[in-house]
Amino acid sequence: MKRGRFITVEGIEGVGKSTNIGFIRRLIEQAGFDVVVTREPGGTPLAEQIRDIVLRTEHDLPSQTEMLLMFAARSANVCTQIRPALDAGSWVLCDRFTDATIAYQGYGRGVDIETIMTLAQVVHGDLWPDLTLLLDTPVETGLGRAAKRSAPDRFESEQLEFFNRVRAGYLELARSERIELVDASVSLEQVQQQIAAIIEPYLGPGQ
Ligand code: Z5A
Repeated sequence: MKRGRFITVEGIEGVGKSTNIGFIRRLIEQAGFDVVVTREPGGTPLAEQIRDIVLRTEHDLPSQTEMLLMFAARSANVCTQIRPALDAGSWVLCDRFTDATIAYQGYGRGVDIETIMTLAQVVHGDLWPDLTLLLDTPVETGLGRAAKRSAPDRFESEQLEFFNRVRAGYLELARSERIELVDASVSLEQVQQQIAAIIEPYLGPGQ
């Protein structure tokens, strides 16, 4: 059984990840592949409970504890959903993964990146995405889009400076060949044209 492909979508708040996950899913399915769609933190019942704590707790949450909770949720998702699906030949499309921990807890909160990479090794070893789509907009654009929604969670209540550090971290990560940068500041149609062009080579026969 050939292992499926692991695709992740990243970017700051409100950049259009959820909107485009459905589009990417359709592209993969139209090419004839099964795909499991998941998100982090979350994706399994246990990890969704951890998500609720991370996004909603009213208690003080030290940055290192926040980072450990992200990896606790990721461990549950990798063990019970992501690895089994990939091993069974399905593709996995995940809204955020360890790049988010590097960008948010590392660059945003100042947690040591080496510590994050050590935990990544413990939690998912050599399992990294085959392709990461990094949707990028100026922070003001993303926050403006997200502001039209419901009450803010712990992250959405952060200041502009925090999101600027997160975005800078993501752009630093985008130097890796695995990560493809998408200009998400343009119309949805133009964003999806870019995404389709990036993903097309992965969908051909023999992939
Ligand atoms: N987090 C972390 O700190 N560390 C980690 O390791 C992980 C996560 C895994 C929850 O993530 C939080 O967890 C997240 C980081 C942290 N917090 N923040 N910030 P999440 O992914 O669930 O939450 P999110 O980033 O807040 O997702 P979001 O706000 O739903 O954003 P989105 O999915 O990127 O955006 P969207 O909902 O698709 O679009 C927002 C609006 O813009 C919507 O009305 C769309 O119709 C509109 N839109 C989308 N594209 C366009 C274009 N091109 N033009 C105009 N309007 C558009």
